[in-house]
Amino acid sequence: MTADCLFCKMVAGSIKPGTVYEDSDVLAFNDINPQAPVHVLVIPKQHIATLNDLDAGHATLTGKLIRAAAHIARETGIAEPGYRLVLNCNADAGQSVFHIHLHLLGGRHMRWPPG
Ligand code: IU
Repeated sequence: MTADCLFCKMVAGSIKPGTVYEDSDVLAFNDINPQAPVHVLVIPKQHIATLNDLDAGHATLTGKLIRAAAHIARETGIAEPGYRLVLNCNADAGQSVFHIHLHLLGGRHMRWPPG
């Protein structure tokens, strides 16, 4: 837990997100500013600031994040016709919250490349 991190406060429960999934390592909640009919953020409970801070010891955790996202996609009915996972890293990608999070986006057709 990092005291000034918004997502750590959600993990701790001092800020209540719209939780859609939780297990011992992962929390997932609805994005406050959804960019698609389904827009869920999937985060590790452990504070990790950016993708650049991951090391080999996080391999199991990152697998859990992706599998949780796929589970939520099935549960929300977007597994077919499909969905997108996005993980923004640092300024050029538009990362604004420095606790890594997968964006699970679905429920509409996505264009490529992203802006
Ligand atoms: P980004 O990849 O760091 O840019 O994504 C941060 C996301 O966190 C963004 O989609 C925000 O809408 C979202 N968010 C949120 O869900 N709840 C909040 O209180 C805040 C941001 I601040």
